[in-house]
Amino acid sequence: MVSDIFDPDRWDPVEGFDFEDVTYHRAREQGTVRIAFDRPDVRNAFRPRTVDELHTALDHAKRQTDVGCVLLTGNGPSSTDGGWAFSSGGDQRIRGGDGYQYEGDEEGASETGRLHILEVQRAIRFMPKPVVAVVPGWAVGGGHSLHVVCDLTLASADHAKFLQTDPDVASFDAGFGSAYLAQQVGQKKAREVFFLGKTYSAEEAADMGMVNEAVPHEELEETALEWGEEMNSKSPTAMRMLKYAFNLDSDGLVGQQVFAGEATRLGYMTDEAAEGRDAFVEGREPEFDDYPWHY
Ligand code: S0N
Repeated sequence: MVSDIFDPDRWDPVEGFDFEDVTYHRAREQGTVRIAFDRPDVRNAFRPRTVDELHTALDHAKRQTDVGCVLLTGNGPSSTDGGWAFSSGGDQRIRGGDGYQYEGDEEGASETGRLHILEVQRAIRFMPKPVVAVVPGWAVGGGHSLHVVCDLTLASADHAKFLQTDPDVASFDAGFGSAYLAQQVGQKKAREVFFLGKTYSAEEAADMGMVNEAVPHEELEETALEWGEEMNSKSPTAMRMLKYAFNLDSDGLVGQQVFAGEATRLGYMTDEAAEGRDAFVEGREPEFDDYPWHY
């Protein structure tokens, strides 16, 4: 991987994966992982393979009980012109009539086109730990939507640029990419992002409320790791409950389901729940007298 903002001495590759389109690393001595688009010559546009690999890495990161923070970023710079990107969205060259296609007979090819970047959005949304978009350059189209879905966005003050081209290429993210963006920046601004297709700097995006902080390009990785370390030091349960609480009102009944599942998990951890289970297993009536009706 070519990059002057990625210090290989600080990371180990996560073993067991043979990815082509993404890289997956774990920070040394820290519970932070880094998943990066690795197609810098096309501004990290994603094709179905990219999306499948991203989803696999996110699912793995979700299951690591000693990982508290996921960084999602883009490798760079481009070998052709030195440009930087987080992601420029769906690879328009392989967009078919009904979605995006694997090329030729590659493993993973399907009869129909796919739009499964939306599954990645949901994986980020339901990830039981914070996901930080670390934006070193362009965040465009579906790439813009991904940063919107992430819990936090950290951007390069020098190279990050935010742009929505969806209506230019007759595509539209009518879910989180637009409606959730409006919750972040307000209705007028969100409509401006899509309807006028202006390009925003990291600083402008921070002023709008869709970027948390813009830092000098060379400080991007250091700051991302600091954020990761800070979040990793906190209570995993509190962080998970807070994330799902923030999600709840915009995720409707599914948001309630996810939050409720975590409430059930907390309930299972009590002696009271153990008594209910044990009574059933032992074939006796449960004895709940020792457990107060909290107020
Ligand atoms: C990113 C832009 C602004 C960068 O401009 P710049 O710096 O001038 O570089 P370029 O010379 O334009 O690009 C360098 C090389 O990279 C290729 N390239 C860039 N982006 C893409 C891309 N998205 N697909 C394929 N190739 C790309 C360029 O062609 C160039 O290659 P060479 O060197 O060979 O000429 C600028 O590049 C730009 O505007 N890119 C296109 C951005 C775009 O329109 N993206 C698609 C937007 N739509 C989506 O992402 C939909 C996502 C999606 O999956 C979805 C989600 C929810 C619901 C529905 C959908 C759905 O699929 O529709």
